[in-house]
Amino acid sequence: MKIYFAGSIRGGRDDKDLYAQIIQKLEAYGTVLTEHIGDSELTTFGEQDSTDIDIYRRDMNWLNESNIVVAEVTTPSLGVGYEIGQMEGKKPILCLFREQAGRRLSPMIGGNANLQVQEYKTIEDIDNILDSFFKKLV
Ligand code: 6IA
Repeated sequence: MKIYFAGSIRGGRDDKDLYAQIIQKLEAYGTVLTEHIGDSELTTFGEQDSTDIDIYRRDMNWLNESNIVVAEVTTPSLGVGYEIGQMEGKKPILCLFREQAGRRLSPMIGGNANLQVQEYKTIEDIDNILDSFFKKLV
């Protein structure tokens, strides 16, 4: 099982530690192609040694190669939204949104029946969400 994990980079790195925790949980289900998304050293400037063209090509290859996409969508990110849109209807997509005062998910994600959107409050809630998502795949 190849998993593409999507999370905000230039959209903002406030949730980077949470991404790392989700990635760790996902590793119990398969290979996470995008482990770097949870890298605490990765800032909004992103990876310094790769050009944007290289990153785009590599990420699109990984997306196409993946079996499923899991996206943490609490911090709005153009890149994450684009990745979801590109894979819509092609593979199962789980979107994780953390309930927070003052923040509402875009209707383009929250209102989209092709996506599996799950709201959560704490990292502990993720265990059950992942469990039922992966169970439904088989
Ligand atoms: O718009 P964002 O940067 O927030 O988009 C984040 C999403 O796009 C992630 O899910 C990644 O898969 C992908 N992505 C965006 N930027 C990068 C990146 N470095 N490295 C890997 N994946 C990325 C940033 C660019 C750097 C050369 C300065």
